[in-house]
Amino acid sequence: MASILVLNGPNLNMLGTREPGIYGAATLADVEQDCTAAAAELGCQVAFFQSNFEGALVDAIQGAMGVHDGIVFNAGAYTHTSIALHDAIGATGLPVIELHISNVYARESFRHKSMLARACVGVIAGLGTAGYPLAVRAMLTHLQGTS
Ligand code: CA2
Repeated sequence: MASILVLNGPNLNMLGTREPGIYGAATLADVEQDCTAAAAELGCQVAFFQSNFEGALVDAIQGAMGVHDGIVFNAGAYTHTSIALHDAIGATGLPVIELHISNVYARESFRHKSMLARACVGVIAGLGTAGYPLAVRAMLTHLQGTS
């Protein structure tokens, strides 16, 4: 059975508590519940990790090797700055879908650049927290096409 890691970066532990106009009302626990429900429906496994620390996210990506088959990754603001996360994705060779709750292209110009996108199989942005279970579904479809 395929296993997908849903990885969240800095400040995403704050979901549902602030800025509902941008990030919605769902908490990270709600998001994880939605992904678990989607995974049960699809017949895959899903695991979760969130950290506010760049190095912990690098460790989580490296640690996914041989444990998970793909990663759904909302790297938060590190998306726009982190060569280390780009390199970690490349080093593992695991398929990664970059995810954003907000439409980063409709926001400040510093959010228009992703350091990660070229190492990812695809990007989902602007669909709210509903993007997470969609990304789990898309990752499973990707994995089924490559197995
Ligand atoms: O839209 C996204 O998912 C982002 O990855 C979220 C990041 C932002 O830096 C990216 O440009 C786009 C920020 C996450 C902050 O999350 C919060 C959630 C609730 C309240 C405050 C912050």
